Parts: sequence; structure tokens; C-alpha cells
Amino acid sequence: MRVDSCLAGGVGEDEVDAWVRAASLLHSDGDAMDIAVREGRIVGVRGRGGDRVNRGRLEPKDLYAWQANGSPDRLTRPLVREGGRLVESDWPTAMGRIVSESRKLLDAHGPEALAFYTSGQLFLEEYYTLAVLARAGIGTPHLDGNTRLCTATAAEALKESFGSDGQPGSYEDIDHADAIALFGHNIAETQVVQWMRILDRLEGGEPPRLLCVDPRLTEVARRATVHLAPRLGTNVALLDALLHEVIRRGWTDPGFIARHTVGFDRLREQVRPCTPRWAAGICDVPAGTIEEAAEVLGTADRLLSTVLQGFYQAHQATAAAVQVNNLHLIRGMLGRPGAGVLQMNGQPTAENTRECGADGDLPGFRNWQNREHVADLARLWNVEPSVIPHDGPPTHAMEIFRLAERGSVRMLWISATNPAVSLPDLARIRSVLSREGLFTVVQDLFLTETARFADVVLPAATWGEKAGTFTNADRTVHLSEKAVDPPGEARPDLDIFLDYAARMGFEDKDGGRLVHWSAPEEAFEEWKRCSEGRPCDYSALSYDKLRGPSGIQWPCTERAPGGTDRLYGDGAAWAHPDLCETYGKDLVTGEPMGERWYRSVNPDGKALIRPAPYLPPKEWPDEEHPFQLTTGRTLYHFHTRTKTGRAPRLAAAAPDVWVQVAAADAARMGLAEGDLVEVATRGGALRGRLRIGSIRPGVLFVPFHYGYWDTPTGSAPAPGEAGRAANELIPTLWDPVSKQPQFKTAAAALSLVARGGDPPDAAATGPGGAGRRQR
Ligand SMILES: Nc1nc2c(c(=O)[nH]1)N[C@H]1C(S)=C(S)[C@@H](COP(=O)(O)OP(=O)(O)OC[C@H]3O[C@@H](n4cnc5c(=O)[nH]c(N)nc54)[C@H](O)[C@@H]3O)O[C@H]1N2
Ligand SMILES: Nc1nc2c(c(=O)[nH]1)N[C@H]1C(S)=C(S)[C@@H](COP(=O)(O)OP(=O)(O)OC[C@H]3O[C@@H](n4cnc5c(=O)[nH]c(N)nc54)[C@H](O)[C@@H]3O)O[C@H]1N2
Ligand SMILES: [Mo]
Repeated sequence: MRVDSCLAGGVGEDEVDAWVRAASLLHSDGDAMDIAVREGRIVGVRGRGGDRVNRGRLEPKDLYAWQANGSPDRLTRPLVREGGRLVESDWPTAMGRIVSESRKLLDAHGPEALAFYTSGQLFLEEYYTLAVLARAGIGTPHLDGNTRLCTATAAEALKESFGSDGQPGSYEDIDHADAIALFGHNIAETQVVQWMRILDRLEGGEPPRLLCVDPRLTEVARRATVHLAPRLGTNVALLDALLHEVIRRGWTDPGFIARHTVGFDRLREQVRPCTPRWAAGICDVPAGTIEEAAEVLGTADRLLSTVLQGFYQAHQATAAAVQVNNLHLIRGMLGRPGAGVLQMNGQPTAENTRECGADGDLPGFRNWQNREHVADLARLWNVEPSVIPHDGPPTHAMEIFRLAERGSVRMLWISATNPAVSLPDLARIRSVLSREGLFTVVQDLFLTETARFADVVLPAATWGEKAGTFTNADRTVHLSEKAVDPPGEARPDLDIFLDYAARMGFEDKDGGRLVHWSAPEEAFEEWKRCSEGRPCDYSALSYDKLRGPSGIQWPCTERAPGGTDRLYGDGAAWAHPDLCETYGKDLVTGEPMGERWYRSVNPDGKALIRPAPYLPPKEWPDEEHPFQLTTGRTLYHFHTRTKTGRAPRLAAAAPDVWVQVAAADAARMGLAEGDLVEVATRGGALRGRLRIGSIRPGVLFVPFHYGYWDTPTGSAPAPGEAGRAANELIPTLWDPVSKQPQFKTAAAALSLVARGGDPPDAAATGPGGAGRRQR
């Protein structure tokens, strides 16, 4: 335990009027914290020592990003487009426009003309309300979250292996594991408090062995027992070789395999030819190092693995993530202290987007192909099952944008996400968002790059200004309460959705109100009913209970009133054909396998061992584009920096975009630290300062945080001009199974624009050490 805190300059602890319960909304750990309030304003935060997740510790974004709440450029009034310009308006006008547009489109084109693109940063109560109004009110299949860019693969990999979404492991496993493997996960910069926990173990008695799979020499890699830095896009080849070794050396758990799994024989056949030497040729890492890594994984008694974007944002994302599940299944590494898988989330509330069905799936991890599940939901909402779209797979975000591009989606309501910076191929996204005939609503705190394209902008309240619950990556639910009033006329997202539902007059089949709740706690009680009897069972939770010393992990039921630390120690409880969330997909093509297949291979509902062959990525270097480009994060910023960019210390720590290149490549090309360079792909170009070192030769890394709102012109590049957002460079490609975009492999060229200048970052460059000043 260590209670970290940060108070505004000059404010003493004794001057704080109130400490209000919350948790961090800047990553998926859910660090528990209290908000300091003085004279109606947020003046700081401090960690909560009693919480199971962080024991009081906070990380840099937790400590400073609250400052953005009070930023003078918050949206305080609705905006509507008049004569091509956004002008200040009022709520009745703004909502009136949205409602009349909705009605007009519903009458003329039906529900499929309307689409909703939401977030991993709202609260559970808001997603559930949105899911009910979109599914049963409008009746559109076009509802997804930016979780598609973030945790779609986590969800899909869990579904493919265990029949249902739901995190098997627990953060406490860090305290007990004797080996920890991080697959494409830079935890030192992205889930810092859990990294502190790993550091505690590394510095303590009986330190665990650490395996890091990352093409960069991150801080995690520096502390690793074994570091594998594969070529981008070769994760499946590497995993197949690791599985080959684990099986060949006899490190499997035959008892666990027999009791709890199906499919082992097919895996053994699949990986038989996948020797370390074979993978060494594909991944360009030494075969001996692959063998060492296999030994770490194969001889551990308590293995904890985590998987994140280095695996998820790739062309074989689900296939790769599933191989990590396979590793745990064949080794019997599940459901015991220290033995677990964390298919990580990234965003703070992405878990809830998934549970509540705001990510395209049906609420409560229900199976859209299972009639009983749809009927169950229809009973709960008192509507006919036919009202709830379920005759095809839910529309994923990339498809929603394609439909908007083609003109069949005519209204797009975007809440709490900034696709004009975060989606691939930004030139294309800008043209979609500015399309004549697409009515766009943007609900945000700021006039973001995306909001500038909107027909209506709705000013939202955020964390600290509204109440609700959210669930972190290890299923821990926290309550976040209202500390201060939102600025101006900004309103909680829940109130906005409720207002829309009321104005639209959505009804159930008896003429009652479909969305019949009016406050966060009531929405939560409704959600409890919806989740009851499903894997994500919240039925024994309450706001009051969540006011206790610690967050609580679902399932939380009458039989497990204190919550549940780990899933699947006794087998995959939700994989039975009658219970499962999915009947599975082909791991190569993404085609649904269907109920008949699922029942035949898994009649008893065991965990599924699903092999996958390695396929090379489509984006591959050639003469014109000799580098592999990957993108990701830095410690100090959250996504498109709408919050961290407005917190002075975070902004100053990493003020501008940079390009990371290997020392050998820089030397070969005669480039020096701080040079202004251009990175070009087939899709676009970007300029930034060079940082040299700590990355695989042949690979470039660009952080994706830097859009245009804080540039001198505030505008995106003209066609043909170089920009500064990483996604100018990223082509529109996705994993066929999870539909998660491939942000982590593009073929790119690098060239010098101008020599020298100040390095982009006068402070340290953050963990990874990449680009510490070398001149
Ligand atoms: N500071 C900070 N923390 C955050 C966030 C943030 O914006 N800033 N965002 C949150 C969110 S939403 C998310 S999703 C998480 C993401 O957390 P992470 O997944 O940890 O972050 P990334 O930087 O996207 O990618 C992780 C690593 O993948 C590596 N990588 C790239 N390509 C490959 C590859 O082909 N194979 C392998 N094995 N590795 C590869 C990169 O070098 C990088 O170090 O972070 C969360 N926490
Ligand atoms: N190249 C590249 N692209 C990536 C990634 C990558 O690694 N590389 N990572 C992807 C991943 S994992 C993610 S999660 C996405 C993130 O991409 P985005 O979701 O677009 O990123 P954010 O900047 O977090 O956008 C959230 C928006 O919601 C607003 N907001 C915050 N709180 C609230 C609230 O309470 N209510 C409302 N209405 N609005 C609010 C913020 O001001 C901000 O504009 O980016 C993806 N894009
Ligand atoms: Mo994410």
C-alpha cells in the first residue's frame, strides 16, 4: 500500500472540502481514487489504499489528467450547423434536430439508416441505455464501440477459447506467478500501477521470470529474463513454435487437457512442423531464444500471461491471442493463484461496452444466433424478439464507416470517441465525415477533430461530473460519483440518451416506456436484471456495496456475494452450446462456424483448443517502402490527448510526435537524433523528429496521440500534404475474426526533411529509454 496524491499548487490537504469516490478513467486498470473538491472545483486526487487493484498507488495520468476537466475550452453549449458553420445553440434546438432527422430517416429508409459509434470511456449505465434504445428502440444492427479498435480481439479470443467473453485471470496473479509473459504489451507505459506490482515482485524474494514479446526494447524488455523482438506481424509463427516446444518437451498437463478441453490433437498436428528453427526464419529471432522462452513458459508452476495491442492490432490478431489461451489450456494454467490469462482491455470501460452489448454483441454476453438468448432479452425488455436485430452478425465499426461512405448509413451518432484521429486512413475518414447526406452527431467534452465535422455537437459531462460504474480488465467494478457540476450546460451522457429516448417516444409492446429509468442507480438496477444468470452477473452488487473499501469483481451473486477472483478453475463454465456467446469462427477466414459445428465438437461445453496456421501480413516491406511501421503509446498521453494534452505537465513531457528508428538504420541513412523526417506509406505521410534506438532494425514506431487540435492551424493536412497523426499512414485493414484494425503493421519509407533542431522532448522520453538524448 502507498497512497499517492496530487493537489493543485497551494491547496493543502486540510483545505479540501470533500473527497469523492472515483476510479481512473485513463486506462483499463481502474485505479481507485478519490477526487478532492474545494469550493465546487476539482483540485486534486488521491489513491484509495484499501482497493484491491492499486492499493492507493496512482500513475502519471491518474495524477494530472483531472486538470483537463477545468479547461477553459470545454464545450458548454450545444452547437448546430448553420450555413456551413457550427454555431452555439440550446438543448431543445439541438435535440430537436436529432429527433426530426431520426424520424425522417426511420420513415424513409428504416432503422438501418441510423448508426451509433460509441466508446470504451462512458459508464456502464450509459452503454446499457444506449444498447436498449439502439437495439429495441430504433432496431438498428449498426451499434459498435471504439472497443473495436481496442479490445475486440480480447473479447473474440475469449469467446473462441471459452465460448464466452469474460476475463479468466486476476491482477492478484501478479503476486503469485513464478513466470509472467507479456505478449505485445508495454505494461510499463500503459498500465503503470500493475507494472509497479511486477517491479515489486522483481525486486522481492523469489522473483518471477519475465518473458517479453515486443519488437522494441521497452522498459519491460529491459527487465525481462527473455526478450523476443519478432518482425511485425509474425506473432502466430512465434506462438506456434512455442507451443511446438512445450508439447515436444512434454510440459503439458494431460489430466487438465482430458478433463477440461477439446481439440488438443488438432493443435499437436498443426504445430508439429513449427520448430523454433522454422519460426526463427519467419520472425527473425534466434531459434535458441525461442527455446529459452519456451522453457520459461513450459516449466513455470504458476504462469501468468497478458496479451495486448502488439497482438490485437495485427492481421492475425485473434489467431495469435487464441494461441496464448491454448498455451494455458495445455499447461493447465488457469483458475489458480498465479496461473491465469489476462486478455487485456485497454480503455477504462471497454469491458462494459462489451457486457452491455454496445459493441455489437447482445447484452449479457448473449448469443445472437441462439433464439433462446434473443427471446430472453425480448422478455426482459418486453418487446417482440423480432424487434431485436439478430439475423446476421452485428455490424462492426469498420463496416459502419463503410456504410456511411456508401450512403446507406445516413445518420451517425458518435459518443466519446475521436475517429478523425483514431481510425485508420484519416484522409478517408475525413471524406466520410464530411459527406453530403450524412448527418453526424458528436457528443464530447471538446471541439475535437471529429466534432468539427458534426452537424450537431452535444456538450457532455465527464468523470467527476456524473455518476456511474465501470469495470476494469480483471472484472473489478468501481463506482464513480459526482464531485462537481459540469461546466455550463454540459450534461451527463446518460441524461442525453434518456432525453433522446423520451423525445423519440420508444415504447415496449404494451405501450409502456421502453427506457423507463431516469437516474444512474436505476439504470444499474436494470442492468443487474439483464446480467443475472449470465457470466457477467452483477445481481448481488449495488451502489451501496460499491461504496465499501474496495472494488468488487464480477460475477457477484447471492452465492458469491464478495465477487469472484478467477474464472475456469473447474473448466469453461459458459462453453456449453446452450450457454455460449458464440458458436465460433474460423480463425483464418473469420467465417462463423455455426451451431451444428459447435455442438459436434464441443457437446459438453469444455474449453476449445483452436490451432491456427501462420499467414504473412498483407502489408510487407518492398523496395519503395523498406520499413515496417508500427504505432502505439507513450506513458504521458491518453489517445488523442483531449485530456492529457490539457494537463500542463503531461503535455510538456511529450509535446509532439516523433519517429523511433533503430540506431543501425539511422547510421546507415546518416540520420541523427532530432532530425526532422518524413514517414510515407501508400496511404499518406507524416513528419516528426527522430528518436534513435531501442527498436528492432527495419522497424519504425510512431505514437498515435497527435492530432491537430493544438497545432498552429488546428487543421488536418491538405490532400498530398504530410500530417502529424499516425493514422494518416495506416491502411484500412483488419483481422478477419475480430474485425480489429491493423494499427501495427504498415510498409513505410523514411526520409530526411531537415537536419537537427531541438529534440521533440526536452524531459526524459519515458520508459523504453528510446531516444534519450544521444547528441
Ligand atoms: N499511457 C497510456 N496508457 C494507456 C493508453 C494510452 O493511450 N496511454 N491507452 C489505454 C488503451 S485504450 C490501450 S488499448 C492500452 C494499450 O496498451 P499496449 O498494448 O501496452 O500499448 P501499445 O503501445 O499500443 O502497444 C504495445 C506494444 O506492442 C508492440 N508491438 C507493435 N507491433 C508488434 C508486433 O507485431 N508484435 C508484437 N509482439 N508486439 C508489437 C509495440 O512495440 C508496443 O510496445 O493502453 C491503455 N493505457
Ligand atoms: N495508429 C493507431 N491508432 C489507434 C491505436 C493505436 O495503437 N495506433 N489504438 C486504438 C485504440 S486501442 C483505441 S482505444 C482508440 C482510442 O481512440 P479514441 O476513442 O478516438 O480516443 P480518445 O482520445 O480517448 O477519444 C475519446 C473522446 O471522448 C471524449 N470523452 C472523454 N470522456 C467523455 C465523457 O465522459 N463523455 C463524452 N461524451 N465524451 C468523453 C474525449 O474528449 C475524446 O474526444 O484508438 C485506436 N487507434
Ligand atoms: Mo484501446
